[in-house]
Amino acid sequence: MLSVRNSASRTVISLDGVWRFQLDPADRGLLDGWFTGRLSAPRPMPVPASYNDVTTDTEVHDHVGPAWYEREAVAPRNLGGDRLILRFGSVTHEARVWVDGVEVAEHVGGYLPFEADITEQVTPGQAFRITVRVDNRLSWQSIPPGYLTEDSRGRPVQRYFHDFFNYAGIHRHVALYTRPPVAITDVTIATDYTDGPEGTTGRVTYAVQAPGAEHVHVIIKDAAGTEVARAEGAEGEATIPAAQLWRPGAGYLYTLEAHARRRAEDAAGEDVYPQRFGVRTVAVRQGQFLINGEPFYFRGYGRHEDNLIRGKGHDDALMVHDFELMAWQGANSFRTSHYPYAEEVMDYADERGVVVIDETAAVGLNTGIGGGIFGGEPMALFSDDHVNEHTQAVHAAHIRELIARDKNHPCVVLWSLANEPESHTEEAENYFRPLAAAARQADPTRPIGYVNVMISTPDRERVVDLFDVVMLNRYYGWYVNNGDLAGAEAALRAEVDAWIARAPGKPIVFTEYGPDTLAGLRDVFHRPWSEDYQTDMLAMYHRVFDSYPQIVGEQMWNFADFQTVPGVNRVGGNKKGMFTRARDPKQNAFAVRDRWQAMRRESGN
Ligand code: GCB
Repeated sequence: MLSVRNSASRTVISLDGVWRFQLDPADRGLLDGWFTGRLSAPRPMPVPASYNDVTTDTEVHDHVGPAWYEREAVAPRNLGGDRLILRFGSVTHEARVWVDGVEVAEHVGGYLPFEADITEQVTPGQAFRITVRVDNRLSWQSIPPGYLTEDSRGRPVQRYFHDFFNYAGIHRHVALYTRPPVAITDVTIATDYTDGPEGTTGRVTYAVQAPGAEHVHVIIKDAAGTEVARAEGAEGEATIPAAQLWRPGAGYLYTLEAHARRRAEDAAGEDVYPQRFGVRTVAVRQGQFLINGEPFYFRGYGRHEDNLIRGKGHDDALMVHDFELMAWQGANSFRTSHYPYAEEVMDYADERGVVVIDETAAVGLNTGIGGGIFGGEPMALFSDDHVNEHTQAVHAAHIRELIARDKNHPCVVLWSLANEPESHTEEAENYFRPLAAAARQADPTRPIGYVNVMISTPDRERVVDLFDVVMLNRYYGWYVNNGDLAGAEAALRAEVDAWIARAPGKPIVFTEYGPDTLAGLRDVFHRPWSEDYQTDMLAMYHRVFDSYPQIVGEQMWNFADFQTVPGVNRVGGNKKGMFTRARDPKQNAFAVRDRWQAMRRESGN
């Protein structure tokens, strides 16, 4: 799906702000027609934001089930023949939308955008009411999965297998935008280049979808807005002379301006859509991860969209600050653990030349983590009642939706199809084979991977052959060998050796490692939970990484502390951050900064 952009033919009206909000604990809203008039007892709620932490009301914080949002908007007076589209960046996890009581959209999946053409529901120049029903419930057929139980008072409790709080609400921007009746609905760009005596020549292959358009042409502009190429037709190729590559650390961007007209002479009614892109290549070859043909080493973190008060609500100030901290530290990459991030984040990563591993929301497809007294009765993951064919179809659709949204981002170099799923059984193999094929079909230009969990050791693991890269989350020194870094190092080295033997030729990226660390806890004995232990443990991992050329990346867990459900292992959330939740550096941040800045000086990125 295309992002919302202003252009000569498109006007964007923001609907962010304070909406009206009401919980629906008894799930009466649909039956009682809450969409037919104004909500009966609303309270204010900012958009975008998670609703959970905004009020002081436990009912809101712990709510499980539907909740309703509502506001008025005004249709532009001078709409002419244009269409009016209502668009949501994301609503977590399920949304239904009405305009003046008429249902206009339904969307499943909490981390991707959706939109509806509401032209027929509005009158130009007149106000109208938008009602949104948001449902935060997860099931065995949702991505991510979850299931419902009750507490001792009979209230619903949402259980899930992932380690971050189930924040919900309207998490990203809401907008109205106009576009001509014959409009561009999709743009796909792939790039390549050749180096010759006269410099680099960029090759751009493009496809524009504009149903009903007889005439399409594209104009390619450089970062200064100067035309560098043009081409006729809905599909084709263009070359950029003296092209500047998009590189890690130097995110040079071009814009392909797509023009679509119902008829060639209909210049006044044409739709114009500016699609940014970068000229760069990615490939996995001989155990290396190549960007523009050069070996790339990932330095960075798994992150979360998470912060005080706003939860998972997108916030530009927070986004820019986080990128500043990443640059300060010398990081060159991150993983969108464990779901697609806001489109604004992907745009910004493009601009700053930050490399992204783009992950689906398929986290917690694993009932085997945290067994023993914590896990209760063992539960089968793949079964008719749990993760089944329907879940797999939802997962496949989600992969396609993510790729459709993010395919033109040069920052995205690798798709991560799942985090720590069950991957050592025949059922897992059957589950992932078609998903890997679906991803490759949707995007033949990028490598794919999945993130492997510690209990799925190389001797048992069964799906890695479907993928291009080995991505490992490892907690030697924390969940095992806690406090024993010598034992942890030996175990880590033994496992790396085993992976090299198991998946020869596949580059290995460490996508998680690190201990929980309580900011301010200093310890002359360097024991677990102290800042000193975090520094020691990361230094040990880095020593190991430096001794294996097969390891092509280190993304520690986590960029910052983040909220989870409370539990015996979680005190006010997960504390594995390099930074606190308020973004103050822990001691380790300075040590890693020295390392990563030195690596940046050496690699140039
Ligand atoms: C993991 C998960 C991540 C958790 C982390 C932890 O392996 O991928 O979501 O937060 O471990 O801290 O336990």
